[in-house]
Amino acid sequence: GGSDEAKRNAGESAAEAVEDGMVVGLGTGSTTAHAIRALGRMVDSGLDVRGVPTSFQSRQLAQQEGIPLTDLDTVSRIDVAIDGADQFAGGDLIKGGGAAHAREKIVDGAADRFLVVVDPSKAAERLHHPVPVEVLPAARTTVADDVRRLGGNPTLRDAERKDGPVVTDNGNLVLDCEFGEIDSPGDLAADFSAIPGVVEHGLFVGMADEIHAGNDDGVDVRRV
Ligand code: DER
Repeated sequence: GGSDEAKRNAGESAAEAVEDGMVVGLGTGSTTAHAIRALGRMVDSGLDVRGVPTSFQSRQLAQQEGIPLTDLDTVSRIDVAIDGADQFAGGDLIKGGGAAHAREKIVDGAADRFLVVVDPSKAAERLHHPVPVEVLPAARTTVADDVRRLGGNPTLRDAERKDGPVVTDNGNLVLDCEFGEIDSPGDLAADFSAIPGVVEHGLFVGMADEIHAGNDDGVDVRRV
């Protein structure tokens, strides 16, 4: 991944878009963590915000940073969501490296503005990163077969500090699906959504509003 300096520059840039009284979607991952820490400092200085977390990780970090939390049952809308990505090409993203993409997509999709925080290592001309797909455990083999029929190569994501597979916050499994270069992310997204047992896939097509691409010297902000 990219340097921590680049990630910090991206996260802090996105946090600057948050204004008093806003409801903020809090994404998952190490780059968004910098935005959450920056928001924590802004709350300490008197900023009035409420955060909607997208995972146990972002909830824990937000609580640690003193950001008041709410949820989609309580608020009617989200002003801005800040979240990371595994890869971006133009405004299309592949997400799910942290296996949190199901709740991320709900929150990111509900936000009036979706700001993506990345470092240079995430940039691509065309998306080609494996696509994480959250699946119901009972459908693991049938989804894998359907992914192969689509030309993909699915791998069940193993946990590192737990025996067996990664289990998501929703109690499901993750298949990382290798397709090589993805010619039409929109078509593949629709194909994934039609597979029985798929809970959510990591293609975020046309959802982002701004890409905050940090580097060691600063940040490039691009509207997409
Ligand atoms: O899981 C996700 O989609 C995260 O946003 C993640 O992929 C990006 O994490 P990073 O900022 O730690 O690279």
